Parts: sequence; structure tokens; C-alpha cells
Amino acid sequence: MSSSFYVGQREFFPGVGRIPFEGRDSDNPLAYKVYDADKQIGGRSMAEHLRFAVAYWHSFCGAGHDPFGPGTRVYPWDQGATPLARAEAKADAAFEFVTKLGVPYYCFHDVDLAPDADDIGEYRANLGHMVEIAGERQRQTGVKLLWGTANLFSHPRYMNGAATNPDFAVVARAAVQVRAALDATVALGGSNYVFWGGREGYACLLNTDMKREQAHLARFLAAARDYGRSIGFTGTFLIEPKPMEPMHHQYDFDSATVVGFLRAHGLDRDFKLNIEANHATLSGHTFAHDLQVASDAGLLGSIDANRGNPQNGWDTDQFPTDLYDAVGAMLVVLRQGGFGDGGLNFDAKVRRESSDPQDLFIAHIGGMDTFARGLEVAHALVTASPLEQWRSERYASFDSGAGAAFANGQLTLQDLCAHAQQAGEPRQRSGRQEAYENLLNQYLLR
Ligand code: XUL
Ligand code: CO
Repeated sequence: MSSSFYVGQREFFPGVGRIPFEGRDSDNPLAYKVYDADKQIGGRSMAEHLRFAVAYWHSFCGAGHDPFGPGTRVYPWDQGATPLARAEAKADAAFEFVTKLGVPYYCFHDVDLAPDADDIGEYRANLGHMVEIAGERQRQTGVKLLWGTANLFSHPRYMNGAATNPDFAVVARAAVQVRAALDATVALGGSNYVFWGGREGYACLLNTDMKREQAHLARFLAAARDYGRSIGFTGTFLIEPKPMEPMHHQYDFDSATVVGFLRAHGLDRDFKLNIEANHATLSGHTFAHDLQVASDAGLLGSIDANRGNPQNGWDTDQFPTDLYDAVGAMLVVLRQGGFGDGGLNFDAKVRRESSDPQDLFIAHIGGMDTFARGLEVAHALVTASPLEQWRSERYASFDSGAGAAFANGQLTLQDLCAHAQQAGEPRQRSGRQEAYENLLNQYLLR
């Protein structure tokens, strides 16, 4: 395997070269078995379909800390003398990693990329400096920004919320970060801008005016939208639903809640949804369900791919390996004609016990192969299997005659009763769930 290429002063992942595609018979952990970037599937390459992105925070910032102990990984890019020196080295490590992996996009929060500071001038200067460096690395490597965002949940000032904080001073301070993160996203040519409302919710309903807080959230989002458009951001704003954690209840609970919220506040022309697998499951849905709800509303913008742990109830952010989930997700994406400007960001972290630098590559390779296979199977199911025909035949009674008249809003309740009277007891029709499930397995095994 070829090695030794890097973007800055030094190589951070020595011994790992560009990850090759070696196919299914390879046992090399550092090779793709399914993801073949240029392979054509239905007129588009796998790379064009999947639009993978690496998450800066999990891959280069988080070192494995949990509520019971500190990080387990010692990062060579985290050894510099000053916060800015460490941020510069981290950027070099990130672009080396993303380039070696062969992924086209990355995503960041403002304070992943640059050191945070309470002083607004210092915070902005830090971010401005790092945006210049990231821009240079983007030009050098061809890696692009899928989305930027502001971290409005870690700093203690946001403990009662950011845009929904009961104290206006905090709402205004949150705007400083959103403005700077929007500036950064535009400067780096980002396709999307994300809002994940980690602290936008409540811990206790007794002290909370939910209606007022949600109205403030809508005002804040509209102001951010207006600012973004004024500085030339033509991409999509994305809301990332999550029902809870860190708060007891978060306002962007799930897809259905966010779709309703965006429509109620007239934000649905500029905002779409970024659906995260583990957030969907935390809200009691499947990943595919929340994707389908967003897609049916015409508002599925992007995906944060990961998986939870069915035995516990928090956001474990594991790398996706479940082929059924990937097929389910890619069915929704293919049926809506693709991601558009969105993509598939691995909002996932290696386990605390995974302490080798290579584990980060292996985790991404597994996630990419999982979704590549999901794409292949979903594409075969919608183009070559009887799936679409079976599904449309289930609804055939609405395609013509009285069924079509009803669907078009032309029949009254009395008309329906007259129809029932004439037609007699409806014939039983099997839902054939097992046949659908077997069909999926059959194509998965091919
Ligand atoms: C947290 C989460 C975030 C967002 C971006 O659960 O998913 O990383 O994706 O703020
Ligand atoms: Co996420």
C-alpha cells in the first residue's frame, strides 16, 4: 500500500495510504469491499449518489471521553503549544484523513475548527484564521464542505437554551456564533448550514413557557436565514431533529414535529431536514420512518449516518453497519431522486476502547461499504424487482373510477356510503409483509 502523503508540515496517519477498492474477496481491513467510487449505478457514480462526509468533531476532536472518564486516545495533532497551533495541526490531520479515505466532504462546528473564546473579537479572529487555513486545504485537496454549524450547546452560557433561552442576552450571544459560522460556511463554499438544537428544549415544564420559547426559535431561525441570504448563502438551511438528550425534551423532536414547525412559521422554503439515524430511533421511530416523513414533505435534505444501541436509550453514535437500515434509507433517497445538495455525514465515533489510529479508517470504511451496499440493493429493488409494482398494485383501486374520484376530492361521505352499499363486503387483501421482507433479503443476498 502506498503511504506518505500529507497536506501540512507532517503526516499524522503514517502507514496508511489512499484507501483502495479491493472488492468482496479482500480481507484487508484498510480496503473498500463494496464502495467503488466510480462504479455506475443507474447513471450516477457511487460517489455522486452517496456524497459522503466526515464529521470533524467526532473524528478529530473527541478523544473518547465519557461521563465516567477522560478520552483514551492521545492525538498527535493535539500537542502544540497554543490553542491555535493545535487547531492548525488538527486541520492538517483532518484533511490528510479525508483525502486518504477518498471522501468528498467534511462538516464542522465553529468551535471544532477554531478555539472558542468568551471574548467575541478573539472568537471571531480565531475562526477567521482557521477558515483561511481550511480554505487553503480545500483548494489543495479538492475536499469540500457539506455543511457548517455553530455549537450552541457546549458552553455553559447555553445551559438554559440558545435561541430558546429565557434570557434575551443569551439569545443575542448565540447570534454571534451563528453569524460567524454562516460567514465561515459561505467563505468555504458550504452547500448547507445546520441547526441542531441540543439545548433548545426544557428540563422542567414547570419553569418553561414553551409557546414563547418556540416563537423565539422561529424568529431566530428567520433572522439567521435573512442574514445568510444577505451574504450570498444560496444553499439549504437544515434542522436536525432529536427528541431528547441533553434536554428532557427538545423542540425539534422528530421529522413530523419539525415539518409542522417549519410550515407553521413559513420557513419551509429555506429549511429542510437533516435526519440522524440514532435521533430517529431515540424518538421511537425507525431511521427509515423519519426519512420517509421528511421526504414525503419534500423536505429531506441530508443524513447524519450512524446507529444506536437497541439495548440502551441514548445517542451512542456508533458507525453504521446495519445493512437493513442502509437499504431502508437508500430506498427513500433513491425514490426522491437523490440527496440533491445534501449528503451522508458520518456523525459517528469510534468506541472509547478503539484506540488505534487505524480504527478511525476502519470505522469509516465499514460505514461507507454498508451504505454502498444499501445503495446497490435499494437500486436493484426499485429498478429490477417487483417491489414498486407490488406496492402500486396495493393502491390500484384509487387509480381509476370511484377510488380516483375520492382521491381527487370529488366524493362526499354519502357518495362513499352509496359505493359501499353497491359493492358489498370488501374482499380480503393480504398485506404480504413476509413476501416484501423476503424480497429484500433475496436482493441483499445477491
Ligand atoms: C448531536 C448531533 C450533532 C449535530 C450537529 O446529537 O447529532 O453533532 O449533528 O450539531
Ligand atoms: Co448529528
